[in-house]
Amino acid sequence: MSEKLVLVTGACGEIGQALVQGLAKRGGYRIVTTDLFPAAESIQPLVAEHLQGDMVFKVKQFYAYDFDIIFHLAASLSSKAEIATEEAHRINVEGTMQLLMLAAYKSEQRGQAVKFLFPSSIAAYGFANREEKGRAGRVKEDDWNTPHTMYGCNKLYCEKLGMYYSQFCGQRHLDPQPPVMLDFHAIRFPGLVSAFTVPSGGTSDYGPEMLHHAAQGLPYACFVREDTKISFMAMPDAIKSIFMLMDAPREKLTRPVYNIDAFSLTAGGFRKRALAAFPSAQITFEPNPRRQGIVDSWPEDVDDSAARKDWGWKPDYDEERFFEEYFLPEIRKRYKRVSARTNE
Ligand code: AKB
Repeated sequence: MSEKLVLVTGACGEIGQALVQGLAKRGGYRIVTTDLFPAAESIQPLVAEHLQGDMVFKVKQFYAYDFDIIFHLAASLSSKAEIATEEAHRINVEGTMQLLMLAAYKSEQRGQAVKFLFPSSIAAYGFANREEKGRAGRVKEDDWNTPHTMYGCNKLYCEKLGMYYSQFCGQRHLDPQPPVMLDFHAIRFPGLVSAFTVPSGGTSDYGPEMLHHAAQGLPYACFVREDTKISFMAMPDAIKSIFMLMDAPREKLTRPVYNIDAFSLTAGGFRKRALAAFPSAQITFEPNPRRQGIVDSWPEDVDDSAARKDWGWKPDYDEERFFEEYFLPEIRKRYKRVSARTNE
């Protein structure tokens, strides 16, 4: 069987590296990547081609390729996007729009839908205050779509753009012979935690930052209150969800955008787990009002029943398994290797 040609944008980011490794492990893909940075060491041997540079200016080059699947991961995350809003809009919205246009054009030209998988976020939701957040419980996809951040606004709008290009573009779905349109689907990810990479620019970063600091014996001042709660997920589950959605038959998918959930944990809960594993960890709480405000606008928990029903979603890692079977064993190996290397 011939290989599928895939494009991964933002390939050097956390999801990007894990996704490229996952694709290579599955086999059957010719992987083209793009990022502002040169290909990371972890993915370099796995990719057929890496195009370095600003994605927004690179899209023209992509017209020379017949991609079967596009994973559009490049983004300016929530904390960074609040500092440089216009730049975030350019990257998050303009970049997505350009790629959707490419996928729409190629789908029609080839007469075969290009699959377009887009990581959206719990940032697409927005609560007025903590009380409202507390009362909301498990949030469904179509509720509370009132984001407070530039990043959240960008994600929500790009979901709508994806729906537009895959269903209504030019109103040509009403033609007697409508063109083949791209196959767009998005997953609203919670905060992700990897044992191999550390995030940057996001606001859910306090969870992984705290754990990685504790594992290295470094002090950590957490930028949100101890009682702050949002949902989190192990990176392997995030990659599994992308593959499950990608493999699901299109006719089974009743929605363009899906929530997925694994476990909800407070910042204090992360500290408790970190101290149990690394008893000398020094973790304090020094809330930053702006970053706190962002997380207070995000749901504690999301309702992922549609993903469970339509494509059989179920995470492998709840809180206990996340720490005991994934994060702690991997992180101990990782930092043992790093300290062995630095002591050489
Ligand atoms: C962020 O914190 O900006 C991201 C997200 C929750 O989408 N990790």
